[in-house]
Amino acid sequence: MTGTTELRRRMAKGGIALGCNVRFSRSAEVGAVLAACGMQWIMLDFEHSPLSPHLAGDIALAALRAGIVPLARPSSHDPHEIAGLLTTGALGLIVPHVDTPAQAAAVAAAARFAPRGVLSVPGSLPHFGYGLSLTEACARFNDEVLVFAMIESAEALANAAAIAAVPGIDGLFIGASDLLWETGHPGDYTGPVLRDAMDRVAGAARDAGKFSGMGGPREEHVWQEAIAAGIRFVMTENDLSLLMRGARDRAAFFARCAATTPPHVPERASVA
Ligand code: 3PY
Ligand code: MG
Repeated sequence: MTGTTELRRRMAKGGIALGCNVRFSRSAEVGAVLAACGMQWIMLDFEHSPLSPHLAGDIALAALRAGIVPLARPSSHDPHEIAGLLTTGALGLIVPHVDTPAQAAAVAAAARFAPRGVLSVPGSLPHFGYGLSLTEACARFNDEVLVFAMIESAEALANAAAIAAVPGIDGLFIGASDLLWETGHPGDYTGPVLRDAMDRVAGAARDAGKFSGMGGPREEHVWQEAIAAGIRFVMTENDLSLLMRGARDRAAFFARCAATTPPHVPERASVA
C-alpha cells in the first residue's frame, strides 16, 4: 500500500510529482497503468467528469495498491461530499475555487478527523489495508492526507499567501484555465498573467513551507517556466487528452507512411 510520504519527500527534495486528471477512464486499472508510465498521483475528478463514487472508490483503492497516490477533486467544498471521497479511498484533495483563508480553513478541517478536523469517522478506513485498528488508521490518515487549495481567481491570487499559511493546507495549486478565463484572458497560457501567477503562488507556498502545483497548460515552455518558478506538483493533462494526443500521433505517423509508400493493392482486393 502506498501513502503520501514518498510523494512529499520527492517534492521536498526538489523532484517533480507528476500526475494526471482521471476524467474519462472507467477501469480500476488506470492507476497501475499511469504508475507504469512514470506518474506518481492521479486526481479523480468530480468537478468536470461524470465519474461515479463507486468507481472512484475502486480506482482509488487499486491505485493505492499499485503504488500511485489517489487524490480527488470534489465538485464543491461541502464537507459531506469531501467525507464521501476521503473515507472511501482518496488520500487527499485538490479543492477547486478556494478564494479565501476562511474557505481554506473549512476544507482543511473537512479533510481530517478530530482532533485535527471534523471529518466524519467511518466504520473502517480502507486506505492502509485492513490490519490497522480504526484509531490507528484515522491517526495515520490525518498525517498522510494531502490537501491542495486551488488558486483560480483574482481573489484567490490576492489571498495566496494567507491561504498558504492556513494550517492543514499542504499546498497551493493553480487552476490555470479558470484563472485566465476569470481574469479576462481566456486561453492565454503563454501570457504575463499566468507567468506572474506562477511566481506569486510558488513564492507564497515556499514562504509558508508548502508545496505548489498547477494544471491547465499544455505548452512545454510554460511548464519549463513553472518548474523554474518552483512548482513541483504537476498535473500534466487529463486521461482523455493523453489518449487523443497518442491517437493523433499514430494517425499522423500512418498517414505519413501511406504518403511515402508506393500503393500496393492485393491481387484479389475488391471494394465491391
Ligand atoms: C483549471 O485549469 O481551471 C483547472 O481546474 C485545472 O486544470
Ligand atoms: Mg479549474
